Amino acid sequence: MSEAFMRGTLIQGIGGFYTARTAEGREYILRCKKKFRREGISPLTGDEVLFTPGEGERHGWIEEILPRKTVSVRPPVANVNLLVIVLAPEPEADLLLTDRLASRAYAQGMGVILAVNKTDLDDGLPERIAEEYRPAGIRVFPVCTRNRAGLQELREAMQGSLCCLAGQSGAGKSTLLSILMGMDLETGELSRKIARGKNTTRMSILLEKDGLRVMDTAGFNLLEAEKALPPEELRFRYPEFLPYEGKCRFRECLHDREPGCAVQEAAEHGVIHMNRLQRYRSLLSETRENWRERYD
Ligand SMILES: Nc1nc2c(ncn2[C@@H]2O[C@H](COP(=O)(O)OP(=O)(O)OP(=O)(O)O)[C@@H](O)[C@H]2O)c(=O)[nH]1
Ligand SMILES: [Mg+2]
Ligand SMILES: [Zn+2]
Repeated sequence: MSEAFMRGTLIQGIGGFYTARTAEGREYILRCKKKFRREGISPLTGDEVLFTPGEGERHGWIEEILPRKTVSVRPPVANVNLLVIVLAPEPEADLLLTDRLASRAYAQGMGVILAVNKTDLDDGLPERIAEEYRPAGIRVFPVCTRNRAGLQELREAMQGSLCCLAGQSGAGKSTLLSILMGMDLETGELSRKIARGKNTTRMSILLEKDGLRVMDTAGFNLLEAEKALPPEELRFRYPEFLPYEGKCRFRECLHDREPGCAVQEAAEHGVIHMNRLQRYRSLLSETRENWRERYD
């Protein structure tokens, strides 16, 4: 029967009604069949679905949710495969938050790039940040939404991925999003207010324009949702540490301050950036604490 189904991507959902967009750009309003609820599955923005369209004014039905490449619980989105972390000189760039976001993104199977905005205020910051992240293979894009600089390079890096912007409040995510997607920010804010006013559950919105696909969601900074992580797993979320795995004196080395640590040595030689390693150690002690308290 499945040949009769249509295929689309869920671009939003409000109050149990979902919008699917087909590859040709046509949109359909759908509801979710009860079988999904019985199975404990709810459709997420970004989901690839098979559906039967409704006739005339009637909504159609989601028949099948295709296997997800990535899933994020908070915000609840599917298939995001590139996290764009937005930083700026003002408010001061929080690299600990950046590492938190990046490590979680890796754990979820996403790629990571950094957009360092507001180069009109400090045009040296992108390179200083790039030095720290180059060993991890995390690319840094200097941008200035005020002067419209660097946007084309960032666009190209985002092409072909389902992206999500994250980062500190005030870094310029909304400004950047509205410029990249050529959309009216006011409209977005307005529809959000309406959705809230009606007391409906509104999912993230998947925006698409000129081959760019970006989730409009605020929630990506809410990291506390992640369940306690075993401390010995944190290190696998740092790509630049991986080549040294198994090369430390102790087999179970967490690259904390153990003697004979190959990662420490790499950092001393500047192959890994010492600041990244030091922030890793802060996150490690936090991870240990959360792990100890996981049953509280
Ligand atoms: N100087 C300068 N200011 C900018 C630039 N881009 C954005 N801003 C300003 O930075 C402030 C914050 O921008 P937003 O886009 O609202 O930041 P945000 O990341 O969406 O913040 P939250 O929604 O609170 O998370 C605004 O006052 C923007 O005008 C830039 O390139 N240069
Ligand atoms: Mg914003
Ligand atoms: Zn080590």
